[in-house]
Amino acid sequence: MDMDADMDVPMQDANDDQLTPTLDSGMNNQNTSNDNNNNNDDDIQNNPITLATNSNDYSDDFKPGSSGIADNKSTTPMVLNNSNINQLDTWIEKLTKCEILSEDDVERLCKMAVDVVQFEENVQPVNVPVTICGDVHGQFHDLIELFKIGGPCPDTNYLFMGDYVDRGYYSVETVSLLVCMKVRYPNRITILRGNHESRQITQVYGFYDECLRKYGSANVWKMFTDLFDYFPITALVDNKIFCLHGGLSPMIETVDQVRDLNRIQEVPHEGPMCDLLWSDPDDRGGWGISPRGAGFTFGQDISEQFNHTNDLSLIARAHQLVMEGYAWSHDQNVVTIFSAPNYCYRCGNQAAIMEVDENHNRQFLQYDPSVRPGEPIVTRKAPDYFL
Ligand SMILES: [Mn+2]
Repeated sequence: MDMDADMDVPMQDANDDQLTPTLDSGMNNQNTSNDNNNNNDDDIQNNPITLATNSNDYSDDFKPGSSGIADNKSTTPMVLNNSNINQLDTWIEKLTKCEILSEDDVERLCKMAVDVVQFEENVQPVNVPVTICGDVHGQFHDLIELFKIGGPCPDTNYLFMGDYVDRGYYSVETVSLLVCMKVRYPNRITILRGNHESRQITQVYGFYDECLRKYGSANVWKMFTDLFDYFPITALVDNKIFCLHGGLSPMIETVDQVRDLNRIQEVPHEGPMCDLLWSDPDDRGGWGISPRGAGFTFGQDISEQFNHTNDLSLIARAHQLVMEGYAWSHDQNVVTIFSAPNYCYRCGNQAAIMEVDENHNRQFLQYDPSVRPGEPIVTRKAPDYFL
């Protein structure tokens, strides 16, 4: 598939998290011409790159593993001691103030994080209660707002479905904080991989440039992108809610088939792992060609069959802008959750998170953009009950 085309077309705006207001509008647009960039404002980078299709295509500097953070992986999960806990708490306090860690501290953090997430499963089991969140995209102040609305971690258990970086101006602070929380509270927060947790996408949509700007070299970008290779790709909440960034794959009929994938790699440009991070639900039945240039569209028939086969109640996913912050599709077989309010600081959308309680009751909490520093703090909690 030609992901290069995806980078150029307005759909990818659209695509790459769909700036169009509803889940399905615009999804029938198969236009992939390169001269149709009318939706691109200059705050959204849109430099086309040539996407590598295998690791031999990387220059030495950008090769997976070049940061060295995974050179001395442990054979057993990391066990926290008082010294790590104090270090992590200090880092979390610093990051919560939107201050970056030093490069040496990022290296220490990423090494610890590898020894946590490498032991998680492709289909990471998650217990209820849990609060499920969608794309954050470097909107750090809105992530802080999310924790005000949903409750602080670890008091509230969280499951984030990817896309922590790119687009917003604080990808470094956002991903650093979430990774710190993951290492500090490994059983309280789950962080899945999104299609933006990728070397190739972050070179186009902002994280790479932000790392260069804030650290003066690509080292921190290499460390984080090497870490992303270890992130779990899906989660299963109480065996009933299948959570992932994008959607289904024509090569995957069962959750067990996801368990059999080798996920420890750059996001491939095609195949089942790619699809799980890139696909979108669609009004049309069956499988369709995705206008994003990667993954597929899948219809209600596909979602119903997958949920039936795997005894699931719901597929929860992110990846597409939805104006209310959440949107049902496929007769409530699929829910989309998007947690970046006023996406790209201009889309005017609300954000949402979905609380799932011990009895599997679902409650959506919607929120608006956080106020900027210096402005009065006003939070809004607008619960919407679905029992
Ligand atoms: Mn995405």
